Amino acid sequence: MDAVEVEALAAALTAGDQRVAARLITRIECGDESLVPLLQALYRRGGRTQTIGVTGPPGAGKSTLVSRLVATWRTQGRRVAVLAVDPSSPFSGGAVLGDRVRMAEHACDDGVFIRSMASRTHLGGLARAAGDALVVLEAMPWDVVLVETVGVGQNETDVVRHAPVVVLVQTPMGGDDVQAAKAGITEIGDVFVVNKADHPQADATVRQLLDMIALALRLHPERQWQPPVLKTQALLGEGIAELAAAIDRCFAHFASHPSDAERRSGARLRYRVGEVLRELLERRLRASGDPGIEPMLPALQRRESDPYTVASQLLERIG
Ligand SMILES: Nc1nc2c(ncn2[C@@H]2O[C@H](COP(=O)(O)OP(=O)(O)O)[C@@H](O)[C@H]2O)c(=O)[nH]1
Ligand SMILES: [Mg+2]
Repeated sequence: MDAVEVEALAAALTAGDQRVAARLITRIECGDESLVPLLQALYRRGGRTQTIGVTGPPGAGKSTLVSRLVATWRTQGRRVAVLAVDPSSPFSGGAVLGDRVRMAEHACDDGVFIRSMASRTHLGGLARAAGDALVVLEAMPWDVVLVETVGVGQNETDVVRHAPVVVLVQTPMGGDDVQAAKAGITEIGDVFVVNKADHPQADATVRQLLDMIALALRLHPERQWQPPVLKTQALLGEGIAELAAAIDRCFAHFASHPSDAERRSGARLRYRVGEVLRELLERRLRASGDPGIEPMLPALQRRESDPYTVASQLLERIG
């Protein structure tokens, strides 16, 4: 992509051209490497949107909640882009289709952009592709860019690592389930939501989450933001205004605590560069016709080789 084309596309995005954005995200999904000069330019121009990650187990009510949040922000005059990333569903699959239905009320609203991404590519690739799509959206005149993703395993939570503020959606559950879900959730959540709060175990789940957050704050005294735990009923629209306000408070906190914000953005960017670096190495290997890790797997499996040797050999062959 030459400089003239980069400039034309960047200008279209700056002006809010949604069709250009949609086409670029499709090219990102397809792994179009020629976009790199554009992404470079867009990253440098972006950063004025509030980017929010929403994650949690499948069926927790994330999409319903997101649709309600979008409606709330629209009444405040904010323009919103939503990227729904669901690694577990094929592109035409149920979850993504369901998201379309839930988001349908915003389909004719020019101030809302909704786009799904699913597993056309492997999981690590999807997290990186979502990061690229966010670079595109963040270069546009949106007030809020929201990325919804299923959060269960490590790779899925990678997607929300791109967002400065993360809403973690849970449903009421038994004590053992909260313990099981605990691993890592206090590391990524800034605002906790117990959705389907009409369930009798909702209050107990809120208390357990508050205990876990208190423990995490004792272990990490450098963290100055105290994550709130809110109850919602997304289907009825209950608790949504409070959730929107809590998200605003979180952004306000980081705006007024630059050292806290910098520590976090540093962690995000270290992760992001690592992600791009890995992709770059894999592309170089492919481009040079190198068969990559595959032929070395049997020796690794027999322990006649080791991951350290394999990695340094690959690096040497890239040159
Ligand atoms: N009872 C109840 N059901 C809800 C609530 N919010 C969402 N749901 C339902 O839960 C199901 C999953 O919702 P969805 O938004 O697709 O969840 P996601 O997979 O986390 O995006 C749908 O059938 C929703 O209608 C709620 O507050 N209470
Ligand atoms: Mg969903």
